[in-house]
Amino acid sequence: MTRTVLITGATSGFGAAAARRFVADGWRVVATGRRLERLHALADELGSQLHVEAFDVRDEAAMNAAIDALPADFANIDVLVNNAGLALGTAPAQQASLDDWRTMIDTNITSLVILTRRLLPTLIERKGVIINISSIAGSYPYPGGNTYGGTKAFVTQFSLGLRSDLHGTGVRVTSIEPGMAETEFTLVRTHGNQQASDNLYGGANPMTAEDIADQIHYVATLPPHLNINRLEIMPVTQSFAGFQIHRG
Ligand code: NDP
Ligand code: 8X3
Repeated sequence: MTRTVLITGATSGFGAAAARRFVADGWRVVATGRRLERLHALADELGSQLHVEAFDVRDEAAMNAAIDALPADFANIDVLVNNAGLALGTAPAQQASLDDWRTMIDTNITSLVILTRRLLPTLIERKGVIINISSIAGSYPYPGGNTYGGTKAFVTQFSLGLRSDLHGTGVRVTSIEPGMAETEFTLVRTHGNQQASDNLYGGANPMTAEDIADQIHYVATLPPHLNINRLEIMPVTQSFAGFQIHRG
C-alpha cells in the first residue's frame, strides 16, 4: 500500500531532501513551504508522487485550507514531518530582537502544535508517525541560542508528551535532534550573510540535508512495534565543550 507523508518546510534543506528520499522509496509526498517557485521546481523534478501546498505555517487559516484541499490521493496522511522552522539571530538575550523571538516562537512552536492537533485524528486512524525536527540546541545551551534553543526544547518535550497521550493508539512520535548540518539555516539565521554561513561550515565537514533525510526516512519506516523517542545526531567534527567562567 502506498503511504503518504506530509513534510513542512520542503522548499530547502532537510525538508526538500526528505521529499526526494520518500518519493524515491515510492511514497506519496505532500510538500509545503512559502516559496511557491521552489515547490513548483520540486514538483517538476519529482512528478506525480508529489503534491505541493504553499502556505506560511503561521497562517492557521491558510494551513487548514491547504489540508482541507488535499486531493483524495494525498489526504490520508500516514506520517507528519514537522520540519519547518528557523533560528533568527545569535545576539545575547539583552540585545536580541523581540520580532525575531516572536517569529521563532510562532513558527517553531505555535504552528507545529496547531498542525499536529489538526492531523491527529487522521494519524490516530492510520496508526501513523509524527516526526518532529528539534535540535541539539534544545538540550545544550550556548551563547546566543536563547529563544531558538527554548523553542527546540519545547519541540522535544512536546514530542515526549505526545507519546504519553497517544499511548495505546499505535501512533509513534520521534524527536529528531540534529547538530550542525549545512543547509540554508545559517543564511536565514544571519538574515542573509552568505560569508557567515560559509565560515561556519567551511572545513567542518558538517552533516548534509541528505544525512538527516535518511534519518527521517529510517524513523518513518521502522517496524510498527518500535518507537525511537529521541534521535540526537551530530557530525563527528562536532562535540561538547566546558562551561564558561566569568571572573570579576
Ligand atoms: P532551511 O532554512 O534550509 O529550511 C527551512 C525550511 O522551513 C524551508 O523550507 C522554509 O520554507 C521553511 N519555513 C521557515 N519558516 C516558514 C514559515 N513561516 N512557513 C512555512 N515554512 C517555513 O533549514 P533546515 O533544513 O536546516 O531546517 C529545517 C529544520 O531543522 C528547522 O526546524 C531547523 O530549526 C532544524 N534544524 C536545523 C539544523 C541545521 O544545522 N541545519 C540543526 C538542527 C535542527 P520557506 O522559506 O519557503 O517558507
Ligand atoms: C541548529 C543546530 O547548534 O546551530 O539547530 O543550534 S545549532
